Amino acid sequence: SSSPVPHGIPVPASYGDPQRNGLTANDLFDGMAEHLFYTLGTRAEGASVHDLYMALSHAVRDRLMTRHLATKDQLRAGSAKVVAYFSAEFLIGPQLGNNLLMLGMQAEAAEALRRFGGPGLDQVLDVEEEPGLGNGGLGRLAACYLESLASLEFPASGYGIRYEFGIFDQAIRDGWQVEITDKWLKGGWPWELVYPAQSVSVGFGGHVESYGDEQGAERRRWLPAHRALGVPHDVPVLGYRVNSCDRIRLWRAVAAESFDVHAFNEGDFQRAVQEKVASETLSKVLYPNDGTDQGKRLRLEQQHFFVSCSLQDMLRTLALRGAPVQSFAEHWTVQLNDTHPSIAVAELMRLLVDEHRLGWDEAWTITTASIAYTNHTLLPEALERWEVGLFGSLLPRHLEIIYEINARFLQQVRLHAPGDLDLLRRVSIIHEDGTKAVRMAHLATVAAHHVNGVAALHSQLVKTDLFPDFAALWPGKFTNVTNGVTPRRWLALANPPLARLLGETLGDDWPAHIERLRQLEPLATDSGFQQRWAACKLACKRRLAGVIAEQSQVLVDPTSLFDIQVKRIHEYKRQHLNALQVVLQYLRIKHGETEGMVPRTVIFGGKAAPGYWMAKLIIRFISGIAETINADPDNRGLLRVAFLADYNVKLGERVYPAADLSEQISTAGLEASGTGNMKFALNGALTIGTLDGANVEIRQQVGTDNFFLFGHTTEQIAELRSDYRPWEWVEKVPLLREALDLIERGHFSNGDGELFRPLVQNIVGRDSYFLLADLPDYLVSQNDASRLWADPSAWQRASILNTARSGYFSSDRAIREYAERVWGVEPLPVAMGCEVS
Ligand code: T68
Repeated sequence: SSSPVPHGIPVPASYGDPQRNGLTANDLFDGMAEHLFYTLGTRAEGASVHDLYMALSHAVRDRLMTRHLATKDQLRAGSAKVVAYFSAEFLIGPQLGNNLLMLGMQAEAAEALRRFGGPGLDQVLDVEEEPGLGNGGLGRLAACYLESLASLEFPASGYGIRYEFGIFDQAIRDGWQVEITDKWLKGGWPWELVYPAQSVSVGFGGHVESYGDEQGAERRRWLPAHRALGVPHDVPVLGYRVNSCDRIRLWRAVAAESFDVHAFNEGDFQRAVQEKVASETLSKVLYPNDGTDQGKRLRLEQQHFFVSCSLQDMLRTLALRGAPVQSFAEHWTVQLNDTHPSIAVAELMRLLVDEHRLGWDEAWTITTASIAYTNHTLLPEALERWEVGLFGSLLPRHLEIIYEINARFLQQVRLHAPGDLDLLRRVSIIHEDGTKAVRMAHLATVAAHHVNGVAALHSQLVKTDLFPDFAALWPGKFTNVTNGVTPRRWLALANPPLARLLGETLGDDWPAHIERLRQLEPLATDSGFQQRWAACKLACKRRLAGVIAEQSQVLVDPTSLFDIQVKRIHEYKRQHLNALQVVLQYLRIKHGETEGMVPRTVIFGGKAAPGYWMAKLIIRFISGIAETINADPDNRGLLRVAFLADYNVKLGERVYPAADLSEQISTAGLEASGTGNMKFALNGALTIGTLDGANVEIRQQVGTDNFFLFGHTTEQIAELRSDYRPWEWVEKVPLLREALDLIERGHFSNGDGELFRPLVQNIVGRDSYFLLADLPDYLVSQNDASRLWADPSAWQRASILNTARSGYFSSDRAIREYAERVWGVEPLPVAMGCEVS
C-alpha cells in the first residue's frame, strides 16, 4: 500500500478560516458553482432543481467536514468513553434543511440560491428523498438520540445497516394501501461518506472445532462456510451550533470476492455471480414489520452482519488508541435498541474469547460492563425468538456460547432459589417447551448492566408483567428512561412561524435550551400573545391543507379543528376506534343533532405492514368513510376526513405543527411510549388520550386541564379481559347500532355488504383491543374538546401551556439521563481553533 500523506498539509482555506469559516452566502454560492461544474458535470445555466439540491448539499456537506474530522480524530486518538448506539433502524429524515439549521446557514443558503436566479430554498428542500431506513417510532428515536448526542457534545457513533431499499412508499388506490419499492438511492444521495479501506469480514454457517493453543489449552474455533464484507457508509450527524459532528455508521454488504473466477472460466456465469448476489442480499431490504417477529433467516443474518461489523470496528478503534482489549468497557458503551442487535452479547464473547484469547470470566465481565438494553414492547408477538435449529446452522459458535451463558446463569438462579424448577424454565434463555428457541430478550436481559423501558408506565410493566423473575433476581438492573424527541427538527425546523415567535420571545438560542419554553407560561393568558400564537398555527394549517389538496383533491378548511392521528396502523393503536367515532359524529349530523359540534377536519396517516391484513382493511375503512362523508352535502362543513398517503418524516414535519388535537388512543398498557404524542404537544396540540405509554407523563407535565383523558386504565383493562362481552357494550352508545349496521350494509363501501364485515365482526365479536369498552368515554372527551374549541381564548391558553410544559420531552433530557445513569459518559467539546457562527 502507498505511504500516507505527511502531516501538516492544510485543510481547504475557506473551511478552516476562523473568521469566515466558509459559512457566508458568498462561500456557499462559490461552493455550489464548483460542485455544479466539477461534481455534477453540469453548467449553472439550465441546472434542474435536483442539480441545485445536489450542489447545495455537497457545498453544505463540505462545511461539516472540518468538524466531522475533528470529532473523528478525537474518537481515534483520545481515551474518552464513546457511545455505540446499535440499531437495526435509523429513520433520519431529510438532511439538507436540518444541516442548514444546525450550521445556522438557512438565510445564507436562500441567498446563494437567489443568486442563481432559479428555484427558492423551499422548492430545493422539497426534492430531497428521505432514507426510509426504519419502520416507525423505534427508528426515529434512534435518529433523535444521535442528534442529541452530537448537540450535547457526547462522543458517539450510531451503528446500523445501509438498506438499499428502506420502508416501502405507500400509495392509496381505490382506498387500499399499495406498496411501492423505496428507491432512495436512485438520484444519488449526497450525505454519506464511504470508507472501503475500513471494510470488515463477517462469517456465516459452517462448523466449530476444538484445537490446542500454544499453551496447550483447549480452545474452540469457528470455521464459517461463507463470508461477506461490510463496507462502512457514514452519515455525519452535526450537533446544534457546536463543533461536535458524530456519525451513523451504516454497513453495506458486498461479496468477499466479487465472483467465482473458476466458474466464470467454465462458462457458468450464473454460478459465477451467485455468491455476490447472496452476500449483497444481506443489506438489500428493511423488513417492513413493526410489532411482529417474522423469524426469518435473512433477518437474523442482517442482525449478525451489522453487529459483527460494528464490534470489529470498535475493537479496531481500541487498537488505534493503543489500548488493550481488556479495556474495552472503558472505551465503549453499547446501547441495544431493542433486541434486534442482541446477538452482540454472543458475538462480543466470541471475539474476546476465541479471537483475543481472553478467559471466559474476564470476557463476561467486559461484555456485561459494556452492554445495556432498551425494551420497546410488551406485545408477545414482537418478542424475538429464534429456533435453535435455524440459529445453530447459521451461527454454530454463537449457539454454543449462548448455551454456556445460559448454563452459568441458570446455576446462579439455582443458588438463589433452590428447587424452583419452574423458575428455571421461565427465565432460561432457551425456551424448552415444544420447539427449542433462543429468547433474545432473555439473552439481552441476562447480559445487560441496565435494562430500560421507554416511559414510566412501560418500565413499570417491564418489571411487573414482562420480566418479574428477572426483576426479582436483579432489582437494580431495571430502570426507566422516558423517550424524547429533538426540538431542533420537530420545532425549530418543522415549524418556522412558531420558531420565529419563540426566537423573539425566548432568545435565538432557545433550541439548545428547551427548558426556556417554561417562560411562555405567563404569556398563556395574554390576548396579544394568544393572537400571535393562533396566527402561527393557522399558517401551519394552511400549509398542511395545501399538501392534502395536492395529494387527494380534498379541500379542507384551515380554520376548522385539525384532529390528527398519524402513526403505524395497528389494532392496538386503534385507528378504527377513531374512525368509528367519526361515523358516529356523521350520524349525529345526519340526524340534525349538531348541538355542541364544531367544524372538524379528521386526518389520518400511517403505513400498514404488508402482511397485516386487518391493518390494511382499517386503511380501506378510513378511505371509505372519507369518501362518503366528504361527498355528503348534509355535512354543512362540520366534518371532513382525509387519509394522508405515505406518512414519513418529511410529511411529519408538515403534520405536527398543524395539529390542534392529537389522537393518542391506544389500549392502556400496550403502547410502550409513543414519540409522536410528544411532537404534537411540543407544537401546541392538545392530546385526547388514554393513560398509556408517555401519555401519562404528558398529562402530568401539561396539566390535567389541558389534556382530554378517557378510557380504562391498564389495571381496569386487565380486569375486563377475564370476562369481556363486547356485544353487551353496543347498546350503551346512542347511534352505535345504526352505525355498525350502516358499515356492514355497505354505506361506506359503495353498497358492498361484504367488505367491512370482518372489521365489524372483529369489533363486536372479540374486540381484543377494547374499543367498545372505551368508546362511551371517548365520545364524552371528544365533546369536551369541541366545547373548549368553541372558546378560542381558552383553547389558545391550553395550547400555549402544552408547548410551555413539554420541554421535558426533549431528547436532550433523555440523553442526559442515559449518559449519567446508564452509560457513565461525559460531554467532550471538540476543539477546532474556530467557532461556529
Ligand atoms: C415503538 N416500537 C413503540 N417498533 O411501539 C413506541 N418493532 O411506543 C415507542 O415510542 C417507540 O418504539 C420508541 O421507543 C417500534 O417502533 C418497531 O418499529 C419495530 C421494528 C422492527 C421489529 C419490531
